Amino acid sequence: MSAVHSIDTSTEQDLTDGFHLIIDALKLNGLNTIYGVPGIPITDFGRMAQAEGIRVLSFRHEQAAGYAASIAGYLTKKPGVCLTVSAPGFLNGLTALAHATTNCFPMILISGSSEREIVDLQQGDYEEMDQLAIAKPLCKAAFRVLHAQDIGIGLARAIRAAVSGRPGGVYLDLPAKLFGQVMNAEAGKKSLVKVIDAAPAQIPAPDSIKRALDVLKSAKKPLIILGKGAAYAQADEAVKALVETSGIPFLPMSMAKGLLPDTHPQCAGAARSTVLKDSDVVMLIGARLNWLLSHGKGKAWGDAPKKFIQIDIEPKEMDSNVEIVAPVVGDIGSCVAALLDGMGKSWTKASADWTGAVTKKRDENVAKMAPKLMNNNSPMDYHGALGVLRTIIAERPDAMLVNEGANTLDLARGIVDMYKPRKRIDVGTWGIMGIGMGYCIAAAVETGKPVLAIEGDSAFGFSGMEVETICRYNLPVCIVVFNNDGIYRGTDVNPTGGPDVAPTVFVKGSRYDMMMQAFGGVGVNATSPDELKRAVNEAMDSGKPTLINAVIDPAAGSESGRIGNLNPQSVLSKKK
Ligand code: ADP
Ligand code: TPW
Ligand code: MG
Repeated sequence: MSAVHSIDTSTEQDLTDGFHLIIDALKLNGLNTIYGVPGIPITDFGRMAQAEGIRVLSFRHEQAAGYAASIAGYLTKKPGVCLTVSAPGFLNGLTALAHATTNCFPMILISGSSEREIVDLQQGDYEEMDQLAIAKPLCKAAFRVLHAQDIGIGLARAIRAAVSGRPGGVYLDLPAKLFGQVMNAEAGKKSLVKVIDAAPAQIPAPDSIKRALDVLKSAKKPLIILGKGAAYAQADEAVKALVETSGIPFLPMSMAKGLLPDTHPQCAGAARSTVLKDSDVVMLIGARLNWLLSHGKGKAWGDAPKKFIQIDIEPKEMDSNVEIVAPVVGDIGSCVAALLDGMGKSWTKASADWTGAVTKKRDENVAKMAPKLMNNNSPMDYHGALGVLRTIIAERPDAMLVNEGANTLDLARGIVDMYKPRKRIDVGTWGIMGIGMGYCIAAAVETGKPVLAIEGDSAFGFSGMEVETICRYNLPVCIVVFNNDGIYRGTDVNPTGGPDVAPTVFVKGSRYDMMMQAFGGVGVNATSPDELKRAVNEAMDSGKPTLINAVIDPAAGSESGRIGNLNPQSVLSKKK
């Protein structure tokens, strides 16, 4: 039912307006949740949307709302919607829109904007800014709607742009005047568009499948790399069948962990450097050869010559860093199904020599790690604390895991096994700090499952105020802040001896748990793995918003976690 809200008594016709047309267009397309921050010109819009049954979640900062929308898009394959006010609110949301685009997550940033006539003449309107122009380079598509009768088409274009092909961020500019524009209700209803088949299947060319299978057949040491595109595609059964039919070891990228369980016999996660170096044919499924895979070349990939097969929906991704000998362009579900079809029943599995060597290496590495995870040191080190959280996730494989930080990120990624698809959400392609609380909120809202967030103390600070949001909506979120007094470590000193602490160091002995108590949530200070375990289990069972301040030895971490090599070095400071 479209919302009819007034009757023009002079002509006796039913009227609707911009406010209601936007709401009706969103609902018609199943976009039933909005993440945002109210203010001019969208305050009433938020109220009306709530009144019409849309879930409107108000945040304390647009960036966190935007991150929430971006990950909602990843989890649901529908564009996550973020709603912001003009200029500053828009800019706060823009980081998240760029993040969505970079990570290939479908998202729509809807922002109110000032009057076009004044903005274009630069006459200094309230929150004046040419938002459309600014958004354009940071998103997949950007649209502005000036007339109420175009709202339906405008939203339809935004939805298609966000989810079709390689998903990404879309900007939708709605000038203040649009909201109040009135039109005939019947005509308004007719102007709305329910998008049919928003992300059409993209069937790979049969030749590309044959080429890929020929390359795979020639392999002695094949490897499959699963990326978050494969997780996003929700072709879980087909991907599993491909991995198991081929018998090829697989390496999950961070957010693809759990697409197949990390405990799967073919998982090579714990033998990463070995499989990258020694493999001869690598099949990438929804993973780019970007910095996270050392661009497909150099030391990490060893001396053995490599052939790459790449499955991706984006044709321009092929040959982005190294030659792709077998590009397979299409959606992952269709591509993997076609490969499986071509493999038939008599496909020869990867050789036992190769898979045996990978398994041996993996088991050695796992065994080496095991005792470290059982320590009960106080203050904790990363391994002791993560050993506990690893068991908690093993016992609760349905829980969502949010993870950001440096050491806190890299070590958790390596230590905490995942068992089900799309359960691990983290800093993504940019290694961005600040996704934490927005991701927690969207994960809880979109999945209805309990959420465990493993947060560096610095990482947490970027979105920490959203603990109020978590308490306000009473979400089942348990945040563990790995408090090592700073960025990477809390032990740096100011070499001048001056009063300022070093740039990486925070207040010592902070009690982040008390932030949660301020809003009625549960706060716990945990100084040992045993205390941490008790507190997290209680939080996961109760579903009460909880923040645990996990006291970590300030000397335990290393510079930039696992990526210290990316820091530029000064010849001058080395000389000293
Ligand atoms: P990771 O960081 O996990 O390595 P990336 O974000 O680098 O993953 O790569 C994801 C890739 O998946 C992108 O190149 C994107 O085009 C692709 N992709 C996303 N959705 C699909 C889909 N449904 N079918 C095929 N490819 C997809
Ligand atoms: C938006 C740079 C990378 S990691 C990090 C920063 C500031 C914080 C690391 O400290 P944390 O973890 O979280 O306490 P730990 O366990 O190592 O102590 N701004 C943005 N993104 C990034 N990546 C940075 C800054 C950075
Ligand atoms: Mg820290």
